[in-house]
Amino acid sequence: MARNKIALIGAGQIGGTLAHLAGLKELGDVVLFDIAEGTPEGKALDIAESAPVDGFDAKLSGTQSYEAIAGADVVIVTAGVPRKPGMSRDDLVEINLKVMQQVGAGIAKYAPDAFVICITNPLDAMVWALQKFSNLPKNKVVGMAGVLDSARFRHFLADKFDVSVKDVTAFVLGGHGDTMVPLTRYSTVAGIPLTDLVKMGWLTQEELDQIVQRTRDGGAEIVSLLKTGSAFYAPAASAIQMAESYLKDQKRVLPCAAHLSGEYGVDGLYCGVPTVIGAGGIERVVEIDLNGDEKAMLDHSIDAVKGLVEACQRISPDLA
Ligand code: A3D
Repeated sequence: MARNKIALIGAGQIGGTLAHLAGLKELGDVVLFDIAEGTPEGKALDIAESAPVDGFDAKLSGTQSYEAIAGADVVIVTAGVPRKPGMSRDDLVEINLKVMQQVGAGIAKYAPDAFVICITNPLDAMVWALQKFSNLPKNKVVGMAGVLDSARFRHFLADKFDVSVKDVTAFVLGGHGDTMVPLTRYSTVAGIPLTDLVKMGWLTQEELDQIVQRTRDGGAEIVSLLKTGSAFYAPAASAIQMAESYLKDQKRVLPCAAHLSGEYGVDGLYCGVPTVIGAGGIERVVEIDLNGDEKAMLDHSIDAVKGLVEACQRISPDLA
């Protein structure tokens, strides 16, 4: 059987890390695409030269031509610009929307059967636009955010309790960013909900609230430490987990920005929800009952996503 092919659109901080992880995990051959000449070629060669040391077999190449992504099984999109000082969110939307238009056309032409994972920010709007521009099936275009947000939540909890991260599960809903909704009653240590752990005295409600807030601010915390650029190791690891679940038909239950058609009362938007990822792409959206507070937080988050999508529609009126 031929190796899978993974195309990475954007060979910056996350793109390079994705290529390295895909190689180490032998997920397939990797093509790095970027408009910055030399960057994808240089990263591809550098990682290829690490393969004899780590002992993995994967072909890596860099390109400025969409033709090279032909027949990709998975496409992961990180192309775009980050928000710079003085730039409004709408300015960022405008620039990255144009990037999504080019990327969507490239994918539609050369990799229409791929499973597409978008990481470019503002995530929930960019994945929505990428699906429109590429016109790929909605269950084959998905956004990475929830795996990262829940990984951050899991890390903070495991650190607090001094237990293995493997035994901590976390459940987050909603848009990526300040309005994400970490659900404490569905987040557990070895099956024990956090709400019970508060009663058991493992942490106070105040400490839990602080961890929830730190999770919401997780991206900003890394930006303020790094000073230039944003997180890339954990975002790359998260997208690779989604790609692996698709390529190996693992049917992992992972929180992703998925297209909703009525689930959680949302129609025609992308929003973070638990999904099942297998060979069919997003095979299922898991819908749970929310209590009043949770519903209110989710509605607030959905309003933020709607605002971003409306900004896209103001810029590109044909994106109805
Ligand atoms: P960076 O290192 O700047 O890489 C972006 C790459 O995109 C650069 O190499 C650019 O040359 C390239 N690029 C720009 N325009 C185009 C184009 N038209 N076609 C192809 N390539 C292009 O950024 P990064 O890798 O650190 O982050 C990438 C994106 O991910 C940004 O939008 C971040 O905001 C976003 N991000 C999202 C999350 C989520 O959880 C959703 C987390 C972290 C970063």
